[in-house]
Amino acid sequence: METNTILVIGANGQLGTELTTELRAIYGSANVIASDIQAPRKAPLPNEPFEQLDVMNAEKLAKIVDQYNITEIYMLAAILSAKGEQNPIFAWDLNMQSLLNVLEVARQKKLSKIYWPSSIAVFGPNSPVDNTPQDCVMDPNTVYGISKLAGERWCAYYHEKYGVDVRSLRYPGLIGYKSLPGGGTTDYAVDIFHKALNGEDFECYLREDSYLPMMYMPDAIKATIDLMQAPADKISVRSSYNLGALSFTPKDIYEVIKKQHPDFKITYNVDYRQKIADTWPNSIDDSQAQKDWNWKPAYTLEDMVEDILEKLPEYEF
Ligand code: AKB
Repeated sequence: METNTILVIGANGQLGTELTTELRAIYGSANVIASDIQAPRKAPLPNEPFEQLDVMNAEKLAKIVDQYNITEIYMLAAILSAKGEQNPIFAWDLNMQSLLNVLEVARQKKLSKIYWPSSIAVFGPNSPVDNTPQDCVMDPNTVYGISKLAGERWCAYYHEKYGVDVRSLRYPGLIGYKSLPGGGTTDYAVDIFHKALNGEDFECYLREDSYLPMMYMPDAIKATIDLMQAPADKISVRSSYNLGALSFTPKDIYEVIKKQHPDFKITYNVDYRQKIADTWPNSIDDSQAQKDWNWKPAYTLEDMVEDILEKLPEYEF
């Protein structure tokens, strides 16, 4: 196996926490440098290098790349959809400049690969809602979605113009239990498990019939690693790949949880996040990812609920 030295930016986040663990299992802890603007929740072990990094600081980023001879970067830092609407200019600045800093360092230092996540938020009110195709009308109306769509174009530009091997996935709502998400529209589908297991009622900010594409974290991690390990000539999409797994409504997930927690109650108190959800697809056509690098999700809604209800109570935050 080729030896990579990987830098994960945003390693304390919902995706970063799990991706860093998996990358360390594959490439060895010492070869995966975790970084985040915040110190980690638990003190890192000596063989689990951690650097405090604000990715807006291009100089410090370049210094870390040199210091560790970094060959690959996973750039996960972002302000998500709901939080972005509260401070649009800040969200735009952070989401764009962080990506540009990473693409620039990749170009200047000839890094071998970059990963950057996009999202179903790149679609908008005029995109087809069912089985949304890879290429279609894209008119996002959240600052997060606009920044992801612009970011996709920057990725394609750096690939075309400078040969940077940058790869990306349009994640659906990600659901994991190892860390709490922050500021997304799909986060209700994580919070609901914490309430059910604490014996509390759950107040949902989306309508009961709000159907959205979602994905269990182990599938998201597998997709990311598979994409990054695929030979470069298999990657035909240099903006970002559509990626599908499952779709459900708040009512659907509630009904599945309730089978194991019969007293669990849900109420609905819709807020501004509903408008965001209403512009996103119901389901995703990911046939290009299937064709190019054999993408196939493993988890159904029932599998995911069973796994989280079993493992979350044992998990130490
Ligand atoms: C969000 O809800 O903002 C994210 C996403 C779908 O990208 N989870």
